[in-house]
Amino acid sequence: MARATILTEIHGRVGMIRLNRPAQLNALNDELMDALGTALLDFDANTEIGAILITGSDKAFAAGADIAVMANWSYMDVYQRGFITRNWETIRQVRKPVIAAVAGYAMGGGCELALACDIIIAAESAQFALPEIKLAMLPGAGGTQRLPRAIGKAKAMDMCLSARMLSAQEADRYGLVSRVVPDAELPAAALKVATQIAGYSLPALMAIKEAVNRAHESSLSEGILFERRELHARFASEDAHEGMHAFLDKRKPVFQHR
Ligand code: CO8
Repeated sequence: MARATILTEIHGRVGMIRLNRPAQLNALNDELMDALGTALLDFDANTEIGAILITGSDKAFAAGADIAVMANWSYMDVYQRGFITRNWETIRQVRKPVIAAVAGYAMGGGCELALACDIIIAAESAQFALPEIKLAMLPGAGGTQRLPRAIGKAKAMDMCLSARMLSAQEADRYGLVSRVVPDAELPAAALKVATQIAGYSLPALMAIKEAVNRAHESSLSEGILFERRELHARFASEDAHEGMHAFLDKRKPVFQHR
């Protein structure tokens, strides 16, 4: 029987997805991307889940699109059938927080997958690169767009044009990742962050995610207006009242909408 390209587990209120093509360093093929898209949508629809964690192996988060599969494709293959890129919009549809826990290589499409997540937690061994130029290709799953927004044009151009590889510490310094932890601590640290997030009020989390994403997709005034509307909408939420009253009562809040 063929090996599953992803594995899923549930830890409390966290849905975990592990990329599982170790012999290919988790290179992304259509089968894996289809399975990833399905798992993400399933966890997003599951009312018992509050946050989603995507991870790989100790050696690789993902080493990019599967070059062995792509090598003989024609333009019509990829254009008409949307090979390899067809599922990428699915990641954007997910409304719950998605955290990438990255150890080892996050290259090409693997780096782009991490960039499409809301938070990246890196092990010290993590290495980030967009080396498509070495193949005379280009980062085609958001790399040329999300990377400059994440770390600025200068560093993004350098990575895309020279295939420069960033260490976890550099990625931390440039703002590509939000936390760096020792390799042995990555699984527990990532799960701890995801569990903490999943314990908050889900509608508030979804509103924050939407508002922060607006910062990249609209003007400042549009974004501020959106944020203000979301703030006002919070006053229609039982959870927000519970959160504020619990603070005043010096007790833990009990959120209804998780
Ligand atoms: N595709 C297919 N197989 C791969 C890939 C890959 N991207 N990366 C590694 N492998 C395979 C190797 O071929 C090798 O297989 P085998 O054992 O059968 O020879 C196995 O994984 C182990 O790899 P290495 O022996 O090379 O391991 P090393 O530790 O020596 O090197 C590296 C690790 C540095 C990660 C090296 O494997 C490498 O450079 N890989 C290619 C990285 C790359 O170029 N990535 C970009 C790919 S193009 C891309 O992502 C385009 C994105 C466009 C959008 C599509 C979104 C999905």
